[in-house]
This record gives sequence, C-alpha cells and structure tokens, in this order.
Amino acid sequence: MQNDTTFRSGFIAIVGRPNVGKSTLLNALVGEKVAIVSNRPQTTRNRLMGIASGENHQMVFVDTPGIHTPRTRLGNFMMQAVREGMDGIDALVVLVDVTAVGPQDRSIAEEMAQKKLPVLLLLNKIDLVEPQALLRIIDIFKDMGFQSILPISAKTGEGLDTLRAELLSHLPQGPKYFPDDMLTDQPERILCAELIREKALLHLRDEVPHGIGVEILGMTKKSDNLMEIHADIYCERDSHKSIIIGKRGTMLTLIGREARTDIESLLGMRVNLQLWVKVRPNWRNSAADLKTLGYDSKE
Ligand SMILES: Nc1nc2c(ncn2[C@@H]2O[C@H](COP(=O)(O)OP(=O)(O)OP(=O)(O)O)[C@@H](O)[C@H]2O)c(=O)[nH]1
Ligand SMILES: [Mg+2]
Repeated sequence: MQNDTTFRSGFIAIVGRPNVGKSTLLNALVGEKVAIVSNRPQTTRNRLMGIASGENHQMVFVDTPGIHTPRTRLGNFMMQAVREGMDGIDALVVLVDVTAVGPQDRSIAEEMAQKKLPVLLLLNKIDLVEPQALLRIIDIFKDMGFQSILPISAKTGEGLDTLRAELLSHLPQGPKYFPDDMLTDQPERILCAELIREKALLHLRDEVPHGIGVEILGMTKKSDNLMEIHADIYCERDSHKSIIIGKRGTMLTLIGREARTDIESLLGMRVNLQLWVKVRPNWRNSAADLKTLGYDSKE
C-alpha cells in the first residue's frame, strides 16, 4: 500500500494509431492544452511531454505521433519519435478509438502488450458508442496480456480518474523531475508554430493539411504587452498556396485570427501575427527543411 509520504513519479508514453485521441488525452490529463488536436490523422509530428504534478506524485506523459507506415522522410522521423518516446518509460498506455477499431489497432496492441512494463489499453471515445458495443471490443483485446483495459472518453473526462489512480499505482517511488508549474517541455516558439498549424489543419481539406509546415522566423517583444511574430507556412504546391491564402486572403486571415487568439492566451500578451505562405516542393523529404522545422532527431 502507498502511504502518504511516498512521492511517486514516472514517465508514461501514449501510443496508438493516428487520430485515436492521444493528444486529447494528454491535454485532459495535464489539465491544459499543451498538444494540438485535430480530426486529421498525423496531427502530432514529434514527441512531447505533458506534466501532471500533484502533492504526492508527478506523472510525465509523453505524447507521440500516430503509428503508421511512413512514406516520407518526415514520416520516418515521426516513427522514430514514437520509438524514442517509449525509451526509458515506466508505463505505457495504448489507445484505440472504439468507433474505428481495425487490424492495425490489433497488431499495435499485440506488439505493445509484450513490453516488459505495465501496459494499459484504453478504449477511447466511449461517448460515441453504446455500452454493448464495448463488450465486443473488449473481447478483441482481452487475452493479449494488458495490465488492464479501461474505457474512457478523453473528451468528456469519463474514466480518467480511474486511469490516474491505476497509473499512479504502477509508478515507482521517485523524484520530482520538473517544477510544479511546468506543464510541457515544448518551448514557446514551437507551441506558437503548432497553434498556427492546428488552425490550418482545422480549416484546410484533402491533401493540403499533410503538406503544411510552420516556421517561426522571429518573435520580438515590442512592449510589455505586445509580441510581434513572423511565421512562414510551408506548403508543397502553388495550388495549395492559393487554397491556404483563399479568395482575397480570407482563409489566411481566418487561420491567422484564430491562431493569434490562442497565442495571445498562451503568452499572456497581445500579439501581432504576420503570416506568409511559401511553396517548398517536397519539403517533407528535405533534410534541411525538416531540420529548420524542428523535425530532426536529437539523438
Ligand atoms: N467524441 C470524442 N472525440 C474525441 C475523443 N478523443 C479525441 N477525440 C477527437 O478525435 C480527433 C483526434 O484527436 P487527437 O487527440 O488529435 O488524436 P491523436 O491520436 O493525437 O492523433 P495524431 O496526432 O494524428 O496521431 C479530434 O477531432 C478529437 O476531438 C473522445 O473521447 N470523444
Ligand atoms: Mg496527436
């Protein structure tokens, strides 16, 4: 039994197919939005930490890109980020979307359940299905060797108290790795770039979102209460550039306005956001472009 003086801490990676709700879960567990979320697959491109600190514990969650077969250098980087995200962790959670369980979920689950550490399977998005449907899904996974299988909704918060309690029971006695007020390991510059990308993902369709990259060119404090930010939005074709700009600039204005609002609350000051759209053919296969955008391995 855990007594009140034991401080428990550890790293918990969140893995699964694209779009199953990993980043939504990370945000819910941290209690703040630290990872961007969208209904497009492959929203998350890098691993990132979200930190949940309590009186007697600190849980460091590691969000990872969705597991997929890579077709670009960026895809290779993303899959490497998944592998690195699972290095040195204390527990692993595997997410599936109960509205779309498929063969890939099964093979990912089988592989992850073999790991020599506590591995939990989370059936996410239960707010979208009838309870009876869950029983059939539990059947698929029940003999794979998971520590436990928990139904949750990252969106409504259902099941998250049970999840926290269970995770805590698996964490070792350990140090406080980060200060209490630190919520993520991501620098402001990256968070700003991600918020811009999120708004682009929200409003753009078809293949355009996959080819979007955001480079922050500069962040300059103009006064105590005003930050000027210049950013380039990369895309892969001229036709995509016109779509991103929109008729008389309406799309770019919309993306910019929504991103600015979020960045203002992140930074706690007014923001003057200047966005430019640049065509960079095949940037997702260019080592130099990937490095500029922060998609290069540190190891
Ligand atoms: N209804 C419902 N929607 C959810 C839930 N969790 C996530 N979503 C939605 O599912 C979509 C994908 O969520 P993300 O958190 O971006 O998924 P992800 O697994 O991080 O996706 P990638 O980063 O692309 O791998 C978004 O539209 C979320 O709002 C949930 O519990 N219920
Ligand atoms: Mg994500």
